[in-house]
Amino acid sequence: MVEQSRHDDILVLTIHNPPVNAFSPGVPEGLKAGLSAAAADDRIAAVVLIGGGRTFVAGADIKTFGLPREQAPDLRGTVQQLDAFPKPTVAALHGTALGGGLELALACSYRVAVPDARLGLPEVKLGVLPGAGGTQRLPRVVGAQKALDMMLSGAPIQATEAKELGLVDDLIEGGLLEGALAFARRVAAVRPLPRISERAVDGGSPEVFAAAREAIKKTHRGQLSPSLIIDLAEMAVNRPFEEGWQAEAQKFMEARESPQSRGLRHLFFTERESAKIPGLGKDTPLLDIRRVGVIGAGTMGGGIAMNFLNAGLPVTIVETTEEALDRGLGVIRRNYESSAKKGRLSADDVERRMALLTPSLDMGDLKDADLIIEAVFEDMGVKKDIFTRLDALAKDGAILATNTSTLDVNEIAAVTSRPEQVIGLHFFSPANVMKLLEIVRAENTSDTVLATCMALAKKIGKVGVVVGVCDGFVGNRMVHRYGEEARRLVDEGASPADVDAAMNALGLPMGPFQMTDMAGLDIGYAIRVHRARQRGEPEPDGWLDRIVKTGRKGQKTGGGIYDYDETRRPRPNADMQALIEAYRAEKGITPRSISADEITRRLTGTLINEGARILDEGIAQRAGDIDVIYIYGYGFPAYRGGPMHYAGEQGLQKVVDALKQYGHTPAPLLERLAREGKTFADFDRERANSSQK
Ligand code: 3H9
Repeated sequence: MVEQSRHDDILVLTIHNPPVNAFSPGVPEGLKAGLSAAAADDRIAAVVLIGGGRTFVAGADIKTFGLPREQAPDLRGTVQQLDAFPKPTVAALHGTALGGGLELALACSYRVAVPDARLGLPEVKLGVLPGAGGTQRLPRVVGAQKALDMMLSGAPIQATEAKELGLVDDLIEGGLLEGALAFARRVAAVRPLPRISERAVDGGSPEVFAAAREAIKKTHRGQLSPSLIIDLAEMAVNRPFEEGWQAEAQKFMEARESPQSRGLRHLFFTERESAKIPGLGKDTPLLDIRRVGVIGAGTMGGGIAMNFLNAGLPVTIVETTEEALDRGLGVIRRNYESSAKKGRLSADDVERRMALLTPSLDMGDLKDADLIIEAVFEDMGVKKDIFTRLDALAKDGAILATNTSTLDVNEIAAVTSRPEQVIGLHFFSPANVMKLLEIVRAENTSDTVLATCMALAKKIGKVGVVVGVCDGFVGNRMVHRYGEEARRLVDEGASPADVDAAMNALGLPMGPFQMTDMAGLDIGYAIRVHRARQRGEPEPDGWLDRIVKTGRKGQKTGGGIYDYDETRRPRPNADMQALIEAYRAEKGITPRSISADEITRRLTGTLINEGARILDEGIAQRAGDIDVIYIYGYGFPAYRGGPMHYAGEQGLQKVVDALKQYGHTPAPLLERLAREGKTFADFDRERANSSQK
């Protein structure tokens, strides 16, 4: 795993652990052996550490985080050996030097890098903290403020910036190894050796740490590792290196063992897993998408178009009236201009993106598009009409996609002569911001169309997850049950604010009623009316339906379940509370007090239960996919790993018990797994194994 090669008086240690040279078992042993050999050999004047393949070390091997401490690869021991090494050591960086990778480099005497290398300490994103000296060494190089920024955001910086900060000693423009060897020869005789552990920290006033503690209340609400990172960075300022180094080891283990870190690590792997589709080979041919058509310039259509414009793809957007088209274009321009005002785009970027957009009132203008996405309102008749026309005009091989959030994609595909080209692309509002894309595979969707859409999702910066056809697919089907249960809780005596507060405490930025008010009360109402009619049931008349009938439709009308001021903060409305009380009285319900714990268990329980049904029916391929959908589409806290992972943390039997206690029938799959003492992760493994057989 670690190759030793002599270049005159320099020993080069090359780490080979593809794909990202993570610090896995074997790497520390190889490095330590190489260092010992170099220390003992008088002919060796200096050592260069370099990554084989596309990158330096991208960090500790996250897969080993479940191992007992003694069995984990000894990153800290390697770092100590480097720090105490008697000859100059040079880390040569390309690709990414992240987490433990950067910590190795920080323990070397010098760092050189190619200009596009990226350096960072992203541990916070995994619910841990830099645990091999990063919290103590980085502040000693870049100062307290910058180190806090890097460790709390987890965002890497470019080598060019690292050079300005003194984190990199030299930028190598040509071949990295040759440049590093030349650098090593230049510094081979330098004594005493520069050791970061011996430096003091710049700019670590108490105010810097107080401000950081204040800021994480908003940016990392409810999370453990950011506050540990701040404590440790403060120790780097105030305490001897050795004391901070020891404290870091202990706090790293505390964070690593936390449910939050388990949740975030689960998300890391499951998000990457969701990009893999069983049965779809890596060699599936992809279609070349060069021109995109979007039908509908409303909120959804406009947001969808922006994704492609941002990725440099020309888009033709079609509307039925000049007025709707102008309005849509105006919104897109305003969105870009507002990003420019915030400094996220330049004025040129705005114009470049707008120049890629062609407005049209004629669907015929989509004849050259490689991908056409229909984003008109949810009406099967209208959608079928559009797809009949698209079938007649779209070029051969074009992908025809619908952005429906509930309708049957098979039925839509059936009106065309090319159902293999039809797929659902369900974007989430605001479509230019939300990271999730549900990719709905219909009965006849071809592998090529599916694989092309997965690749396209990545290109436009979305997390694409493949789902099957059913009412609401994965996300909306689950949120529908969740909404029903939330309304039942209010029927029984909770206030909407109680329900939202319980979910906010779980870490969701919006509870179910805050979300309803934002989406628009009339939307949910229309769906309930539609469903009731389909089933021949009476018109819906719950307390929420009655609020809609008062004309209060949510944030867009200035109020719904709550009132809103200009800061958009929800405030309970006395009339709505009275309406709810009158509703209960009319139905003969005696309200009871409901605890936050009951609210949380019932709401997460209904999500998990519906998720289990979805999984059993094969609508989702993996429980992990459901977690990805719920985190990126519905704001479930990433540090809880998504609802299905959260179920495992609670214990599935507890979820089953809560469902039964509150009058629900647990899904058969959930009951089976609970009975067998398993989790949904076990189910994913079982399904993966059986599909490989
Ligand atoms: C740490 O270092 C702790 C220390 O401070 C203290 C210890 C005591 N481990 O993302 P990709 C896999 S914490 C194991 O698709 P890209 C990944 O699962 C760590 N596996 O590629 C995938 O596998 P598969 C701090 C890892 O080019 C494959 O590599 N470091 C690791 O889009 C390709 O990954 C981080 O948090 C890992 N560390 O992006 C860095 N990293 O092919 C985490 C990747 O089976 N990694 N894999 O699906 C990343 O941010 C990105 O992977 C990276 C490459 C930017 C490196």
